[in-house]
Amino acid sequence: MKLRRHRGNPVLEPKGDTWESIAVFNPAVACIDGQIHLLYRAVGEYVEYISRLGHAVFDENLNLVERFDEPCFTPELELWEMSVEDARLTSLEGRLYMTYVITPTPCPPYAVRRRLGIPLRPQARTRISLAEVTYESERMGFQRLGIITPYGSNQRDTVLFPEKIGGQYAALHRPSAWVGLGYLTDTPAIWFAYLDDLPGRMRGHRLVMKSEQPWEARKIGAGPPPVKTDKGWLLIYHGVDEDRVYRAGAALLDLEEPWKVIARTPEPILEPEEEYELVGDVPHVVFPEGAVVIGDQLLVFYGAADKVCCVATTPLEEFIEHLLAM
Ligand code: BMA
Repeated sequence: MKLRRHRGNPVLEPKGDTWESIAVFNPAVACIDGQIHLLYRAVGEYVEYISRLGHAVFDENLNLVERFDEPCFTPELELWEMSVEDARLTSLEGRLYMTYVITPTPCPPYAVRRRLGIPLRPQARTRISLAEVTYESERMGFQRLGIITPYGSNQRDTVLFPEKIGGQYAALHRPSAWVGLGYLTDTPAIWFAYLDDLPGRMRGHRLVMKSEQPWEARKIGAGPPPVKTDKGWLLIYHGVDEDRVYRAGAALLDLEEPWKVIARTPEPILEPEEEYELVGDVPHVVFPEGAVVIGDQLLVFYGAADKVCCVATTPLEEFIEHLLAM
């Protein structure tokens, strides 16, 4: 059960000679009035490796309608945001929310440092911030709502559920520091948490999934926000193996108690095979972050090799049936 790559991949490539000249990857996605909006991570130089977010619009057939020349979202230094990375978009109660990674110490990835001889720096500490997103006069607007992840947990891959769970806001998150004694996992894993409000504090943490297969031995993390189906929440996630290869898997989580896993793919549903996934700034990476349902198809948007944006699709109902038959 594999996702099928879109013929027009990659759908976005680096452009120009400034903020998005080196890499455009890991897009968040939202469907608004029949158009697909991508907020993608953009990098324009290798030394500081500061990320901004760019905005591109596609129609439902994945034709590019518009790509804005300026970044739509840039780090706010007063908030210790030196870099804004890996956004996810969730529609919730008629509003659009964005979770995104912030760090005061951005750093080029290991593969880039090695290739360019850039010395090692302390590993980036990361947190997740929340923003409300508006779309008016064909432009994205952002209102920052603040940090939502627990202090010191070192976070990425945090996604909001598109509706309340048991009457409360809820999220999946990936605290890299929560490993070892007392955490029930030896590798960074996917956790569930309620949020007492939006913005708010996370609480009631529960471990949802940890590494099981060799292709996810090093760590796992949520991809796009969970997609609701009548059989459960569909979660597309990434797994990293001991050689730092990033692949995608899928799981089905209980609708009322999403910390309960109903089904999970033992094999990846997408793995680096095409040249644009094998060769880039970080080779051998597929990194899904956005999902939309159009007709009977699930469209999964992913970053490839930390360089470009791509799409892969699958018929949703069939996919869920396969997953349940695992
Ligand atoms: C993760 C994040 C992603 C990136 C991936 C592969 O830790 O930094 O943005 O795509 O590594 O390098």
